[in-house]
Amino acid sequence: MKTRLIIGSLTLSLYLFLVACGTTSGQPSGAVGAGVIVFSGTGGNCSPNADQVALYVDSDFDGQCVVLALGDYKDAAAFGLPDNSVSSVRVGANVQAVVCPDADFSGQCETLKADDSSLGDNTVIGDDEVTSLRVRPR
Ligand SMILES: [Ca+2]
Ligand SMILES: [Ca+2]
Repeated sequence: MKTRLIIGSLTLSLYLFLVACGTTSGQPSGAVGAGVIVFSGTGGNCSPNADQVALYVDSDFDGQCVVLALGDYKDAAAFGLPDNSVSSVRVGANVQAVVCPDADFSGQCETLKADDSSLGDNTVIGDDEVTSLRVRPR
């Protein structure tokens, strides 16, 4: 009876330990939760602060645009622009943008650490290809 109690509490401890680990390192890149659209505009009037990223439908930071806070944007609906439309990106000094061609952060993703006025000349992500992205601290 006593042994069974000890095994039971060990099992519970192990379970709690695993749960605790899961919450701190369940996602390899550190989940920060669903992203938030801070602002959306047109004519390129999106100005991200140091902790934000802005996406623009046209090159040279023009056209329809959104300012995004830290977080995960699993598809185009999550970041509020038409799918496969992003052509330029501004990146705040404290963050980086991991942009991916497919939903749920899949496909050949590229990490942007500086403003990029034209995705069309990049080697990984291309013009009008972004479908999901993560905004992460750098
Ligand atoms: Ca575009
Ligand atoms: Ca570029």
